[in-house]
Amino acid sequence: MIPNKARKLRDELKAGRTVVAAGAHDGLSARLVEAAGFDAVWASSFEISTSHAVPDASIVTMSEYLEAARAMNYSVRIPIIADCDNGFGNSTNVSYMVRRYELEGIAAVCIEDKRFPKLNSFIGEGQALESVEEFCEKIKAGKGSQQTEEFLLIARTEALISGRGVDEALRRAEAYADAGADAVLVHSKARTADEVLAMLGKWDGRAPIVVVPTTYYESTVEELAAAGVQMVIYANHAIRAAVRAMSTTLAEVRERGTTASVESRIAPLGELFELQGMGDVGRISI
Ligand code: SPV
Ligand code: MG
Repeated sequence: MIPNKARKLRDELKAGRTVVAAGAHDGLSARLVEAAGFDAVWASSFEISTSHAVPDASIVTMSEYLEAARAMNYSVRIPIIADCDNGFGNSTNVSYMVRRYELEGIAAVCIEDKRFPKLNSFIGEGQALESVEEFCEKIKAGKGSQQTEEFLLIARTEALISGRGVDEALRRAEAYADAGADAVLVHSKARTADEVLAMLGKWDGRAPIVVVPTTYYESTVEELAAAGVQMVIYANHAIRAAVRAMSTTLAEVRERGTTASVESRIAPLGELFELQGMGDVGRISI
C-alpha cells in the first residue's frame, strides 16, 4: 500500500512530537537520511542546487526541484518536505506548484517570504522580503489548491535573516499561521538560538514552529523541543560531509596513483548495492 506520508507528518505534529528532519538532494542521500533514523527528509534547495553545481539563487527550476523530490520520495518511506524557495513566482505559481507536488506524493512544501529571485539565506544582508499581504495571498492560494486534507504547507519567514528583528518575525509568523499555513519556519543565521528563543517566548502556539539550526549548532533537539520547537531541520550536513569525503578521496587517489590507501575508508561496493536495493534483483557477491 502507498503510505500516506502527509498524514503521518500531520499526525506527528498534532501529537506534539518534535519531528527531526535532515536535508537531501537525491534518492541516495534521502535513503541515508532515513537509514540514520530521521523522521523526514528536507528536499533542500541548497543541497539540490549544490548537486547541480549552480548557485542556490532561484537558478534551478521548479521542474528540476520536483524531479529531485520525486526521486527522494521514491526511495524512502518517510515524508518529504520540499523546500520550494519563494514558490517560484506569484500566487498562481504557488497554486500550480502545490498541485504538482501533492500529486507526486510529496508530504509538504515550504515557501519563504523572500522576493524572487531569492538568494540563499547565508548570502549578504538585508535581503528584500515580500509584504505580509503578498505572502499571505500565496499561502491562501497554496492551501486552496491542495486536493487532500493531509498535505501540508509550511510558511517560512526570513524576517530574522534579513535583520528585521524578533517582533517582525512574530508579526509575520502570526499572519502566516492565520492565513492557513500548517507550520511556520522561523529562520535565523545567528550564532546562538537567542533570537529564535525570544520569538518562541512570545509565540501563542497557533501553529507548530520549525527551525533550521545551521549556525546555532550548539543547541540540541532536546533544548529546542523544550522551548516549543516542533520541527528541527538539519538542512545541509549530508552534502557537506559528502563534499569533504569525495574531494579528500579523489585528491589522494590522484596524488598517489593508486586507491590502496583509501580502500579501507570508503564504502565497499556491497554497501552501495544494498543502498540500491540490489538484493531485490540478484545475489550480492562482493
Ligand atoms: C535549504 O536547505 O535550502 C534552506 C535552508 O533553505 S538555508 O540553506 O539555511 O537557507
Ligand atoms: Mg533553501
